[in-house]
Amino acid sequence: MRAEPQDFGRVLSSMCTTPHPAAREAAEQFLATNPGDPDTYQAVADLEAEAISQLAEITGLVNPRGYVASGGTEANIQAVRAARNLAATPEPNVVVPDSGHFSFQKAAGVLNVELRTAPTTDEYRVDLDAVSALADEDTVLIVGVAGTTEYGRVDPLGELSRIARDVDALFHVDAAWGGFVLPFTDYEWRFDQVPIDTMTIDPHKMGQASVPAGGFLTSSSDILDALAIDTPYLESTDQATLTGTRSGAGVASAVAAMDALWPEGYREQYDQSMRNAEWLADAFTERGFDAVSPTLPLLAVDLPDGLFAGLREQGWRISRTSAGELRIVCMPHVTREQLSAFMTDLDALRARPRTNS
Ligand code: 0PR
Repeated sequence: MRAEPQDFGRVLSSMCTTPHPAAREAAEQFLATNPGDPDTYQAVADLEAEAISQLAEITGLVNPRGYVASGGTEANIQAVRAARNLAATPEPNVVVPDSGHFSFQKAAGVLNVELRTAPTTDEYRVDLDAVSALADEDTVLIVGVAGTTEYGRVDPLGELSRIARDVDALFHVDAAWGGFVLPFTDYEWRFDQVPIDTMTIDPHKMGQASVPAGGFLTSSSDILDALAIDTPYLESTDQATLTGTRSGAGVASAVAAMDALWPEGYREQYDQSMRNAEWLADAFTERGFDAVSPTLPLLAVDLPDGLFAGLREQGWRISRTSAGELRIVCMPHVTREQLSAFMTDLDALRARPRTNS
């Protein structure tokens, strides 16, 4: 069977996007290489080192350590794994905002760590008092999200890092989606602004690399060492990654995308995506819908079920937040024309007598 991938013309809720042309080309060139075996595939191993230093520049990390992971899920699991491995307690727990990505549930499951979920406030950011109340001497990791999956919010990272220090836990920042837009905002989210131990930042989301290209970063060699296991029959003696064979295509595409876009290309993309998100929020508000105002290029809107279903039927790839709102992510492939066409379809559905708007 010869299948064609979907086109991005009606994809509005994905965190993947069309890769930058240079990323696409680099991916194809490195399809059959394996950064998991760096002594055999040295060219891609060199590229991976380059990817880490580019990510370090974006995140303000001096003496970077880390690797290109399969995605945010793996990087988040690894943050939990490192914290668990380094801690002495037999009953480790991790405190995560309830806005945290579901990959932390997977981490807790595979690593046998207790997950403590802190509620968010009306502002969709984690409630600091709740985090303080949940954290104790068995807490090995506290997580803050820099760009939440559902509302694009940034948790109060400085305060969270202090709570982590108070209980002697590591502090992890999940910037899987936000990492390539936050550099152009006033948020304090970088390693040189907040004492952060580990970070997730995914080139395959706003970074415009091809899939799979995630990022796991740390400021400490002890943390990377805590992840390493011996690899007796490889030339390299240990491996800190969760997966074995890895995607050379992802690594090469990440480097190519960052070479092409950091910083100006990403800045332009951020400006355009943010303008689109604000335009869309206004368009919904003018029509009487409640929109959660975007602080990063991601929008949630209260939309009746009938309209949501109608738009899905028209081929729009849209999804909902856990509270049921329509969620639109203004990724690089999402244009103003596309959003106008979406609103035109919405207006047509509302004009139909049977919809319950
Ligand atoms: N952390 C955050 C903040 C995320 O938003 C995501 C994924 C992850 C971690 C996990 O990253 P990976 O999916 O790379 O492992 N957020 C999206 C989500 O779950 C992923 C996604 C991407 C979903 C494309 C749909 C889609 O079409 O909603």
